[in-house]
Amino acid sequence: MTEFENPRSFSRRSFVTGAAALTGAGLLAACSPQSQPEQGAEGEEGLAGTGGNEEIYAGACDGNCAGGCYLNIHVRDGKIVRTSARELPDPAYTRICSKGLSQVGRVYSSNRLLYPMKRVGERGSNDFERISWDEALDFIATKWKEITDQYGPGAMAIFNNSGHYSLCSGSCGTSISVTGRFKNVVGASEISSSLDIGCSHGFSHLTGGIPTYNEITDRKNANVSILWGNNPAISNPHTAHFHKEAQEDGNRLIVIDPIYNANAAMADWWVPVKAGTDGALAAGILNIYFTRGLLDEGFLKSTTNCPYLIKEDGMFVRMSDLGVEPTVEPDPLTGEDVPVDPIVVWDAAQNAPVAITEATDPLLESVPEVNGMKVQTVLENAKAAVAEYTPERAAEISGLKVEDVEELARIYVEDGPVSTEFFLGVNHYLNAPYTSWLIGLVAMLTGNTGKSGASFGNNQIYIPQYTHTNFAVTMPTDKAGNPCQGGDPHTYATAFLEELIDTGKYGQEDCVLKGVWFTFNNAAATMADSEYTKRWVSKLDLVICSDVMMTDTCRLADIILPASYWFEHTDVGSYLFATHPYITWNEKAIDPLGESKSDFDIFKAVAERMGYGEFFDLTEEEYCAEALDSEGYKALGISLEALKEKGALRVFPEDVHISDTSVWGTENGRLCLYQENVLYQFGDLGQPVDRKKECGLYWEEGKYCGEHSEARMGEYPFHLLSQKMRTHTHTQWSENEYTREIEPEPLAMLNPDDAAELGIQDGDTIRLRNYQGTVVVKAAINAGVPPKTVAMPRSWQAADFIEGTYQSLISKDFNDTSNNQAYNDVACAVEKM
Ligand SMILES: Nc1nc2c(c(=O)[nH]1)N[C@H]1C(S)=C(S)[C@@H](COP(=O)(O)OP(=O)(O)OC[C@H]3O[C@@H](n4cnc5c(=O)[nH]c(N)nc54)[C@H](O)[C@@H]3O)O[C@H]1N2
Ligand SMILES: Nc1nc2c(c(=O)[nH]1)N[C@H]1C(S)=C(S)[C@@H](COP(=O)(O)OP(=O)(O)OC[C@H]3O[C@@H](n4cnc5c(=O)[nH]c(N)nc54)[C@H](O)[C@@H]3O)O[C@H]1N2
Ligand SMILES: [Mo]
Repeated sequence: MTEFENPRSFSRRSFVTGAAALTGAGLLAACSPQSQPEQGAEGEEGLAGTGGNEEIYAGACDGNCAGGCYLNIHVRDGKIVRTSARELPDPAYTRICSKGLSQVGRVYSSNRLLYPMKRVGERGSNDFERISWDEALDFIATKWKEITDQYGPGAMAIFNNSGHYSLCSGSCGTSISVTGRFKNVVGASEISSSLDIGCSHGFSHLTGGIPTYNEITDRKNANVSILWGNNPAISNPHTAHFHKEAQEDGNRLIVIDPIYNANAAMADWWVPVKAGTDGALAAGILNIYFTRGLLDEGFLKSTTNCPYLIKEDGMFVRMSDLGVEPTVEPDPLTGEDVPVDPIVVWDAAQNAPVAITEATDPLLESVPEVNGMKVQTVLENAKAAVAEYTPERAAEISGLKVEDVEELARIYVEDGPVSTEFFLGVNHYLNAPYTSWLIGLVAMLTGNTGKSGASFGNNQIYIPQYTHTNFAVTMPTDKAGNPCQGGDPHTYATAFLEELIDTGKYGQEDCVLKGVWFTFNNAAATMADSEYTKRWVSKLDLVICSDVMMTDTCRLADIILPASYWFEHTDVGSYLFATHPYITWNEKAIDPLGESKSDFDIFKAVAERMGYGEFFDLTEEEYCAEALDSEGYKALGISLEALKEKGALRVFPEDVHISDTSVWGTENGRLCLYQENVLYQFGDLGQPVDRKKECGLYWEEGKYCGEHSEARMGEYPFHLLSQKMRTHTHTQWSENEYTREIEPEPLAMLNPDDAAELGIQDGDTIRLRNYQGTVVVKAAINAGVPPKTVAMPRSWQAADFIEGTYQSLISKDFNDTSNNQAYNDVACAVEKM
């Protein structure tokens, strides 16, 4: 099967083999094939229908590939026997992948947590004993109270990650799901996973963060589609057909990726950029636009902040600089009184500095002194910032030909509408905020957003619709109508946790952290620097982990709580992130396995034991109904009742959603090429900040992966590049015996020339080693991998590696203003064992 065929055509034989392997391994103890009526005797017809005594329930595949694919859960005699694609109202979206098809191997995995467990050995020693729910709840309530009585409620933190995107018992963040209700009821603080946020930091500079992505069914209206740091063949295989179909309709498909992969193979043009250098490439394109005057001046004047005037101190000229006192007006969003001090531009029509709203023809360059102050326009600043990136220099840095840089520049101006399928390939680097600001500008300054065929971003981002969620659902009142205490205001960034625990300081502030509850989170295997994770966790007084599987993170806990699986309780699925524009009703298909409980019931039970039961006097279904009860959803015809009746409801009113970029989310609604204030993603913690890098356009190479970095020039000549896995969603499915048939073990992919030089052959055992850690795995020789690069499908857990862990090699270093985890900014040495 290629990834672009309908995954439903996946050969049934593979799954019979898979089931046999699973049974052989004794994993189906609770659901032996003998107890199932003659499944093997059925033909394909029967499998597609309800056949025999099969019952079919609705569910969603809701891990953080963020597919949210709608599933049929086929149940016989109380056991799930298979999963298949369930029709969505628009059949273009009715696709699932090998992960959706192999769910049975997850539900009945021998790795499922079935009972609460308590640590009996040293922390991390993997020595646990089964205990009762009563014991587990008592232990947590007593310990939690001890800690919070002494240090305050915020000394306990919730660390929620991305395991399951459903509304209630899911990882939809503390503003939506039951995790948030619990946090607010007990007053806990929060730990942020700090991932996938580098590019969004760049976009908050550029656009104020407004969505620029058109629904994927619009791709056929593009003339050119560019997959820029985006690997749908693996990351969103069920959506890859949209790109292929658009290409068959005449759309030119371009793939910008350092690796020759399945997307590159089907592209009309593969652009083999050097990893981590896309920012220099984009700066080169902008340089071409600026020096050759290729951008529409009217657009620059009316829609961007190019005419703003920057003073020598880096701040914008405002009316107060002209002696006009700021006025006080209510903020349109919050209603609070705020000072208003309008931006000033030089109006050519009046030959004078005026408030931006008064200007009819703002100057873009060569503005005289304003009130004796030397000024530079934002356009002049931007031109100077990219001046060094001539097409030649941009090509040299990014490893491309000058003609490639020129051709990309030309396409955005002449061949539109261009859709830029921009995803997280460039995100996992320390330079991601700079890179994304530059790439975004290429698309947006050339008008390639906000209209049919012109889209920028990735199709998981349907977030704006969820602003309709009734967020009050996480801030309940007691029976007397008194509100809960509310969560601690702190959200701690992962990189500072050890310092916080050791010193009681977070930046300049006195703070205490004594315990953590990991939920939907395999931090030990997914957060940068696994040794660091182990270290800060080992310093806490209470560590709780609730999960559906036994994981590396559970192994660090004092108490493990078994969560029931996605098909074992009711919920609203495909929530917050999905690759289709529907929310879906998830039915309870089978009883929870063992003594597992839904995450909702787990939080409810703990809250009750801690004396907060009044705030949890509702069912999971009532929680969902309350969360969907809002004016915004009513206008879309969405309610729990309607969802239960229809199964899937669209969260966009239109047939094909086109993003509205007529007003940007910044001050004055303009696209920004410069920001006067440093924007911090995780607060100003006193870290040194260089305004030149943070306020204007800028690029630098990766700290570790850059070709000229100390690491790569020295002992660690290889760039280590994470690849997502076809059969895993992060560490999920690593427990699945079906998908292990396809991808059985971790591999490190090397270019044939490098392999030859090191005497490494396919299947040899090799060690990757760097300044931090080491891992031993098998080598795979792959000519699609560029020289001096190790590309590694990474989503495994400690026991899967021959030795060490992949995550031990990943630095937790952060960019000065963005705490984005930089999984690809890594160098390593490669040794044959
Ligand atoms: N099967 C599967 N799907 C997933 C996930 C999973 O674990 N498994 N995870 C989900 C999650 S949470 C995320 S964040 C997304 C990520 O989804 P993607 O953004 O598609 O994933 P990546 O593989 O990180 O990167 C995309 C592509 O960028 C390339 N790339 C790497 N470095 C660079 C660079 O410097 N420049 C350019 N131009 N390209 C580069 C990679 O080779 C890769 O082909 O996937 C989601 N989908
Ligand atoms: N080296 C490297 N590391 C990376 C990346 C990389 O590219 N390279 N990618 C990063 C990215 S983009 C991301 S998004 C993160 C993802 O990081 P995580 O969110 O930690 O990823 P998962 O492995 O999906 O872990 C989620 C956990 O939730 C559990 N879970 C699933 N469903 C439920 C449920 O219903 N209830 C409960 N209680 N638990 C549940 C799963 O069993 C799993 O243990 O990983 C990051 N780590
Ligand atoms: Mo992610």
